[in-house]
Amino acid sequence: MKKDVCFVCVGQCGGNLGSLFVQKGYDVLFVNTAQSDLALIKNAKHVYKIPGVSGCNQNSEKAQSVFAQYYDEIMSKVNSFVSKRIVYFISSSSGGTSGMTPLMVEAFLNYLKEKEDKEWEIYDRECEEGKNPKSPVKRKAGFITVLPSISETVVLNANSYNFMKQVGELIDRERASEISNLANLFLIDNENCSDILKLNNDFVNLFDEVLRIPEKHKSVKGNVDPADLEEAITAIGLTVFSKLPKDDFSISALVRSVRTSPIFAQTEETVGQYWVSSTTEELDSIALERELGTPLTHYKTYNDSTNLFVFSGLNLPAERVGLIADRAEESTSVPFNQNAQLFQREVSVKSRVSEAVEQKPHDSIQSKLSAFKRRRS
Ligand SMILES: Nc1nc2c(ncn2[C@@H]2O[C@H](COP(=O)(O)OP(=O)(O)OP(=O)(O)O)[C@@H](O)[C@H]2O)c(=O)[nH]1
Ligand SMILES: [Mg+2]
Repeated sequence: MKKDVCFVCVGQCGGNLGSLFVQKGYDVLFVNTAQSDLALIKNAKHVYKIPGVSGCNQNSEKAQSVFAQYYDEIMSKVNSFVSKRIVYFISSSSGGTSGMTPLMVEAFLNYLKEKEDKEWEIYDRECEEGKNPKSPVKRKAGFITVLPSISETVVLNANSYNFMKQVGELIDRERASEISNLANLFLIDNENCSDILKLNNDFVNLFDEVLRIPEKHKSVKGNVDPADLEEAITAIGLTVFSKLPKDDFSISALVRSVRTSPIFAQTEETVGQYWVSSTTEELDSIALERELGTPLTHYKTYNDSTNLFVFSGLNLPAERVGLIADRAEESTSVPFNQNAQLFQREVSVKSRVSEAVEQKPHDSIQSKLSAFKRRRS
């Protein structure tokens, strides 16, 4: 599956994660409104600076209007870069520039749909003509998105809430449609770790390790082939990966690692649609089902060194999204005071100066008068 995946990274957070994917040998396009952010990515091969602005200063609406203004140019860059079957759009949910990511994914899905409709038309025609054409390939686009921690600012949490709302609506729409090119969403949560660069590393390493399961983990007891893994990982909805060391493998450790992931946002419902496992020991699926519920299917394989899991088709984490909204609403409870109330006294420097000037002769007459009285007494 690894050879079929590439990334479009939007904004600085996307760039940091994308840079780690370049190190792992993936194709990555770095997109930003700020040249200064792009300049920090030393290993970037494909870079695109969006014209018109120099950064979006945490203003996701600004990013969305920049996207609308430069739509053709941005999408032609993205479309021409993506030559792999599966593309993940990586960004924070809370930054300014990254606020254009949901629109970009939606535009890319429209592009894929139009392209595939045409390919299927040609395919049908060639079939009717008695030729034996190859059926068009299915392409997909998904999200790798980062949530801000609750201690981050109101603006960042508000941006994140609006970003997640758009993603949620897109998922609903695509789930309801018969044919969809939408893949899954990975939701990394900065609440899990204050060291965001460590979080980036942990995610990228785990992502790469899981994608290599078909190539590296082979067992006569069962194999996970690339199609199984792709079907499971890219199922619409949330996908969570988990890893347990060889010497700490048990159903309860596995359940704990899914419910309180050190990387991904915490999900309430952990059953999902698909499970994939590559374990060092026999996995008791029934015991796991008793804890997590019953998935549609479970692809299993085995290996000697580590325990890897995929849970996919999960719902968005409702409680976590609620916390983002709570944080985003915190500042609105402080009303602005009317400045007019502060300035009700009449203060005039001019009138005080003129008063002083008028009093001076009056004072001097008084003092002259008292001096005259003293002399006469
Ligand atoms: N996990 C993780 N979070 C990051 C990283 N960089 C930034 N963030 C988070 O992302 C949010 C800010 O998003 P950025 O990607 O920096 O913003 P941007 O899209 O470049 O937008 P503007 O600079 O505002 O135009 C904050 O919530 C940060 O905590 C990173 O490398 N890893
Ligand atoms: Mg930035």
